[in-house]
Amino acid sequence: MSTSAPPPLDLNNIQGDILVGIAKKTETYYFFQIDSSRVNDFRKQLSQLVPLIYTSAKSQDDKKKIADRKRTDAGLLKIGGVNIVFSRKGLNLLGIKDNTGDTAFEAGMLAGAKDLHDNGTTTPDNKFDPDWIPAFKKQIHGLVLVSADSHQTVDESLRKVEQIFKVGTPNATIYQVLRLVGDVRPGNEAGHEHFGFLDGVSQPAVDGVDNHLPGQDVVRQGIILVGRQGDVTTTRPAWALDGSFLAFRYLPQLVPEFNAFLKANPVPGVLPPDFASDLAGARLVGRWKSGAPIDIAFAADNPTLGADKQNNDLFRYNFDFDQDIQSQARCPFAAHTRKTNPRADLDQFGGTELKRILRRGIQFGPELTAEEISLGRTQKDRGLLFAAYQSNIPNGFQFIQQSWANNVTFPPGKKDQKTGGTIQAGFDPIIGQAGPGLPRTMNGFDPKAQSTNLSLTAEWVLSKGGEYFFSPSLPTLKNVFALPADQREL
Ligand code: N7H
Repeated sequence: MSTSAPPPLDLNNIQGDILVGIAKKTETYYFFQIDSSRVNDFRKQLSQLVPLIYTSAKSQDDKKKIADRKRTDAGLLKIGGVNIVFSRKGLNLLGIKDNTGDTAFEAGMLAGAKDLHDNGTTTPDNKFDPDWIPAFKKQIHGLVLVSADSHQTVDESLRKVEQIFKVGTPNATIYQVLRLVGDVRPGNEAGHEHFGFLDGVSQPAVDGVDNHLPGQDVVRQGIILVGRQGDVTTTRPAWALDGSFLAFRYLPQLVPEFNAFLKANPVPGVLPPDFASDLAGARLVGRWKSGAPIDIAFAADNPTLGADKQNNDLFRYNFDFDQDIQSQARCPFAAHTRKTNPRADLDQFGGTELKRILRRGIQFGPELTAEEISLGRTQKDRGLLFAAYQSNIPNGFQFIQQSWANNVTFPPGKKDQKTGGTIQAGFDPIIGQAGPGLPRTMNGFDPKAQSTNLSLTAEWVLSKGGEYFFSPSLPTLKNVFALPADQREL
């Protein structure tokens, strides 16, 4: 990438799922392979797809329109947004061989599954075979993301995409490897993930793009966009400017089993039992189902606080930093939101900016059935289609998963209130992974007996596959990816 300053940021050049995010009720993830004998046709067709790409400028504009409509009760705005991203294997097939400078993307997620501590087996020839659904072990060259207000709008957009690539005809240039459909949950559960907790509460604002709320972290553009200020990698191909890396994970959740665990493990000494189980869930996650952060609402839920979009301004996990020894009375060090964004826990270790990601995922699968509730056992697939953007996967998703959630000694420097000994926080109980067959515990679950470890008797979020992708800017799609090598402009 050139050493001169990049041109000013233009949101028309950036895919809409990255900055701002597409206001969606439903999203289809269409994983595809490119027919290797029709790469030239695919390239030409790619230029026809460019006008369909939903940009960050459009998503910003639509979000304003949606806010206006909510004020005037004018009903749902029709939104249909297409984005396209490529894996390393996909870029290779297009003849784009330059190293992006991102080691995780270059290797692909399958190669890193063991280090992510995904479940699986080691074969006699010492290869790790993760317990993923078969589609993610196949070659995936790219992914079309179609977000919309309704399934009908998704279908309309997907039909256009399939027409462009001649899908279903003898001249098809792409083949579907897997199609995943995500839906916002119905009714009052909208905005809540399948365990029941409000999601999308804490997201960094991007400098110069988002109007940030009080207490919302502001990150430099290069934390999310390649080649912008804050991108720590200096060796990038010119075409990577204003792109972003997408970490996609297919994460089924075992909801009845999670609920049964909370029922069997209420916070000791707290009554009534249902409340003690709700408190247990809040201490595992770091927020109540309402979204209220337990670092403030540590004794009881506070739905008004949960609904307050500015609640990030009210806590940094440092209420007792003036004490020599910090307590877990308010929030366990291992709670999911604290592990994945430790706020003041890292003030003395360089802060968190480089580790921030933009989460754009969506729920998949049906609501619990009466039978699942009565059996306490999952019978239908449901969970999170996790999707997160960053300029650097080893610093973003990969770091959060491997070095924080899976790392029992993180956050560092914590001391036991009574003994003064070093505390091992344990695993993030929601997404922390010990590795195949290994047990997990967390510290600080019981506010009155903080040094007691809680045995996390099962995993309730399963890693069933995924891939790393690169989401190029629109100029790069048009002038590089869609052209044969001798005509490329960058
Ligand atoms: Fe998490 N959950 O329901 O427990 N997440 N997450 N996540 N997550 C968050 O703050 C959840 C996953 C982050 O800034 C909330 O928006 C579930 C992965 C980060 O304070 C809830 C799954 C990774 C934050 C959940 C899952 C992360 C965050 C609170 C999987 C990265 C922001 C709502 C099925 C490796 C923390 C909110 C902050 C928040 C849940 C996955 C990261 C409720 C169920 C894989 C950075």
